[in-house]
Amino acid sequence: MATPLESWVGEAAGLTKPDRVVYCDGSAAEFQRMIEHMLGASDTFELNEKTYPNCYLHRSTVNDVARTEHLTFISTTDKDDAGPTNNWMDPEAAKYRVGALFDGAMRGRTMYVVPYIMGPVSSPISKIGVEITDSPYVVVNMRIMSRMGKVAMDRLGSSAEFVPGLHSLGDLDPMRRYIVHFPKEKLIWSIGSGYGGNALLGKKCFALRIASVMAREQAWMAEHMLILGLESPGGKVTYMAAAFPSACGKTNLAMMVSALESQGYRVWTVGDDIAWMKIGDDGYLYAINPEAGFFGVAPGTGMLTNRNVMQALRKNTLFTNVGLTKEREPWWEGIGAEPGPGMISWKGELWDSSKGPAAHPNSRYTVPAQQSPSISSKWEAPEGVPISAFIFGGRRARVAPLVYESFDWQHGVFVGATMASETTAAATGDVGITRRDPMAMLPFCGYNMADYFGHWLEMGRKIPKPPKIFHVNWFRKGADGKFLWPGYGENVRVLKWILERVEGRGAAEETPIGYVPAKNGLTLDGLKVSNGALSDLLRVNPADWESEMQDSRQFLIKFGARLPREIREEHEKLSRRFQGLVPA
Ligand code: GTP
Ligand code: SPV
Ligand code: MN
Repeated sequence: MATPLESWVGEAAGLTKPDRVVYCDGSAAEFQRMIEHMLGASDTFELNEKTYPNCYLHRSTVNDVARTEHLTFISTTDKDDAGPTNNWMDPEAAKYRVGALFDGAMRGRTMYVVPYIMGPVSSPISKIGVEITDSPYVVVNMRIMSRMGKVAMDRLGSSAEFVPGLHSLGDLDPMRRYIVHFPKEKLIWSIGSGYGGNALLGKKCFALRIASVMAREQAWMAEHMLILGLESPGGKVTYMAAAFPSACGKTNLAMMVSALESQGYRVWTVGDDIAWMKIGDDGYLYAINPEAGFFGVAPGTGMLTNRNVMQALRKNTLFTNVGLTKEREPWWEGIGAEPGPGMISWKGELWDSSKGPAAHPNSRYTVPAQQSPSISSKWEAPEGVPISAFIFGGRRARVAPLVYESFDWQHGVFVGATMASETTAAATGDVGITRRDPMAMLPFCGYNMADYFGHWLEMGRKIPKPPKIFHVNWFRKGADGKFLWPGYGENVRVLKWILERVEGRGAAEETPIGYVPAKNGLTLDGLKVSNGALSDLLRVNPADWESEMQDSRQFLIKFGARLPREIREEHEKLSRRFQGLVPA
């Protein structure tokens, strides 16, 4: 008798018609074989074996460099179950239309069967996925990003409990590119892209879109959140999880080099992108990082901004769409050193400054998590780590202050539900457009977002010791158009205030949107930020918030009667608190 896995592989092979089928074991030898195979094509290169041992550069096709949200679908029988913020396709129509593209798509290619675990191998919170793909690049990335191969097969056995994901590069034409999720079947179909979030199906497709559906069914949470431990003097570590949209600073916050290290504050990394969280026996919410590696944004990462990341990248790292120096080292904008002559751009052309950036703005590195000098000793703890604070945030040139604390859980859910951020290069489309991105989950929620807000409210009633909820903004700009806050390692000053608030200390001032640090609330010694800049950073401007409330109202109205009453009430409370403060 075939196992459920074998039956599904047989079905997929019948549809896609590959020349051969290979089950991946996840061994180092297999990884090397895959790399050798990739080096035989013209899109993958070995980097300097002295300075970057076992590191490689991969160049994608130029139209396949970021997630394509407009080609990403939630396929439910009832359109309303996908909700107004998701693209929707009827499941039968999707099977017919996208099935036609899969038909024969792997002819002449090898089909790789990639079993993987999301989460620490022995964690009860972890789950198994199996990705079928015809992309060697996907296979080598999955080996870094998940616990892949034999460990997963051993845990799966002959069970049917895995999330199947079928992936093919197809012809890489965006006109024939679809990333489709079937929440009822817990199935993923992706064709036409080899890019990270579109193609590494364990990440956004499973660990967020499908897992968010499972989490609602089973009373847990799957969130687009980093997980960090803030060590304070004396050695106590307090865990926090933060949801920022794509390319808004999760990896950098999780892996920061603390500016307050001499005062005893350090940051330890548990995860940089996704958190799966369950209520523990002691009443706290416990989080695991379902991933085993970091798929991080390269540009902006340098020795001055993030030494930990730079050190992590010196071995066993795959780089995608960065520049290549004559010394065969990777290069990108913001790395901190000027490139010498003879550099090749991400497009494979000899580069000069007239040719735009040498690295694509969404160029990435894939690196094993344990290579980070900041990795937490608890990062693979099967039970996870207890979360004391949730932090929402985004890129807001205006309006949102550096940090504020919500009044309570329900208000915090409202803060998350109405958060907004300027779009980035992580997804195709315009960059710098402010859009509502609730809980940084706009592109990643596998069901109707109104129900997702309801799930958050419900979890608040269930968690005996819920995290306090905060909002941060490292990206507020002054009149000169420059960032007011230095960011990166200096963000620890904000984490320190959050810790103090969690512990019932920390000086704060009440405003209509929540508590902001009092004048002397933030530890600023050694920091070059003027008093003027600081009050600009912390300002809650009623006129700005007036238009903010109108905009968030327009957004919430989209959900109609499905929007939880509590969210509407919080909106009304907020406008009442501002009443009288707005100049006529
Ligand atoms: P995804 O992997 O897309 O989810 O991104 P992310 O949220 O992990 O963002 P990441 O930390 O990779 O940062 C994205 C970009 O923002 C990079 O270019 C960083 O250098 C930059 N960045 C991160 N933190 C800060 C900060 O505190 N201040 C400023 N000005 N830029 C930052
Ligand atoms: C993001 O875009 O949020 C990422 C990168 O973390 S990707 O894996 O492409 O989704
Ligand atoms: Mn992300």
